[in-house]
Amino acid sequence: MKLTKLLGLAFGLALSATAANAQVTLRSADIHPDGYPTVDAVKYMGELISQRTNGRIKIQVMNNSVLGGEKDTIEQTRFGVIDLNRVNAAPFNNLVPQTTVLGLPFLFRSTEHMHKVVDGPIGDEILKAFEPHGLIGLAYYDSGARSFYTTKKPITKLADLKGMKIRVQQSDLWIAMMQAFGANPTPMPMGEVYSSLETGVVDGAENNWPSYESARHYEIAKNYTLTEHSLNPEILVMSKISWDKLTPEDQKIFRQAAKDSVVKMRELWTAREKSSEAKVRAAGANIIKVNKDEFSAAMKPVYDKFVTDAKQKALLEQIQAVK
Ligand code: BDP
Repeated sequence: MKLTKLLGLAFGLALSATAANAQVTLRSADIHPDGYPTVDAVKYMGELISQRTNGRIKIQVMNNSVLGGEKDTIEQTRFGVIDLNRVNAAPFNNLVPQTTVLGLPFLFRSTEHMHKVVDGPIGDEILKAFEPHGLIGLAYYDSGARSFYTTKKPITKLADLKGMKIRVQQSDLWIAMMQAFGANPTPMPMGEVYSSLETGVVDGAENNWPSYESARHYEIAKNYTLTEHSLNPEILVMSKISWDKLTPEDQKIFRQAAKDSVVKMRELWTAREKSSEAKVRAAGANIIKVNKDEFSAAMKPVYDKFVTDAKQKALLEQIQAVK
């Protein structure tokens, strides 16, 4: 009797030890604060993964830039130091040139158009292009439309941008775009933008309603000009090193959970765009409508520079042809 009990106890201990060992927690990076839709979407994906693996795999979202700026976390993800990473498409442009097309100015006619492109074969092809760079492309998340905001002089027409120092994301596409707008591009990580606006290192920046609001840039850069020049989406990637440690079954669970999180993200995003806009307006920001045509007409040099070979031209035409 005693022996059986002892054996049972030992067996139980061994089991729980195995279960404990089999549990893994993967870390996912994000620069945004708590409650931002990208952060909550990855948390939601983590819950799905935890449920579907019976608690074997968990995801810990380490947001607020605690793991660094986007450029740095991309490198850490490639080397397997970070397992997952939710980043805007822009900081991937130089590493994975296929992502560049997504940020082209005035490319998407609407959010629906963008959704159709990223949800279809073109979107899949771009996600596949991450793999040779040590990353697995898992999903696209919405990022709304990006518009300019400035601290002093409001932008009411294209000519106002002339010579203005505008912060951009660290991407050659975005540098070229600002030059084509007539501005002076200053690339830097998002985390440095607030103080750069405050100290006058830059005269302005550009982003969607939720980032303009959540990063509190609206407090210092009160003029928000609705150019809506790009619908560049967010991309969720996984380190190939971490991916290769998953069984094929778990990889399927990850892919499906990522897909499911896109649906959730789109709901969260639509709500957040509205609440951020309301908050910014209530704080007294100067919201300026412009004639977008002259801004869009100035973008030809950007297309000439980034859509050069026959393959890229065909891809651009395919995207424009998506109804
Ligand atoms: C936000 C994106 C974030 C980028 C940021 C930026 O969600 O990933 O880091 O813009 O401008 O909209 O750097």
